[in-house]
Amino acid sequence: MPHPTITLHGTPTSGHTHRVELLLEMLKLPYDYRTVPAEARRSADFLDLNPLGQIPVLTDGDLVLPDSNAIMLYLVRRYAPESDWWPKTPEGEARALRWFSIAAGELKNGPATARLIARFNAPGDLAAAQAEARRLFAFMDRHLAKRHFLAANAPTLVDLACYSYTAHAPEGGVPLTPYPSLCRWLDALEGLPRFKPMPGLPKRTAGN
Ligand SMILES: N[C@@H](CCC(=O)N[C@@H](CS)C(=O)NCC(=O)O)C(=O)O
Repeated sequence: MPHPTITLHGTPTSGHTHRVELLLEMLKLPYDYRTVPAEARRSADFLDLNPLGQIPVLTDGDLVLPDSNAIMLYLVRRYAPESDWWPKTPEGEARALRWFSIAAGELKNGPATARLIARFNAPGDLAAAQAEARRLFAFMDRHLAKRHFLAANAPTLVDLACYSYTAHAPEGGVPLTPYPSLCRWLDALEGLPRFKPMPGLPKRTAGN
């Protein structure tokens, strides 16, 4: 196998990194993985890659690309343009973009932030983040009661973008059992070929 040109910079417990890893695995793209712990994200070398000091960053040859959702769109457009991972109609694309916005907005401010506070001792308002997570999950549960995936009849990038922080919400004290359609969607994504869990995936049993 040729040496990969792609390197993913991230950490194993970052949901933003995990969504990119999922896609790299599902597209069967060879890649190197470089762990960038929190303190290293302030180094001059890393800030050259992403002045915002955030993971993930993907490099592909000379291309340097921060931002999980941007990276996923690049990978599909570059390496799997005929696939169903990104819709091809104006309406389909708009539906998908809406969920990228939710992944960067409500999902980050709700379940991802609650997990950061509860599991990684980050400062912040845990109760407010948990309330935002519950508001989002109630909406997603209603949305998914009528369809199998968020934006199309088959999984798209936005399902991967929303998966990791939803599945790990119990780590932030947000149980998933009140949301049966959401849980069915998580099960479907976990059943996709080449799915790879983020470490510590909570079991979806009564109480969480
Ligand atoms: N919009 C960015 C957000 C990425 C993000 O928030 N990454 C977190 C880790 S999951 C981070 O690097 N935060 C700064 C830090 O930890 O120093 C993306 O989608 O990639």
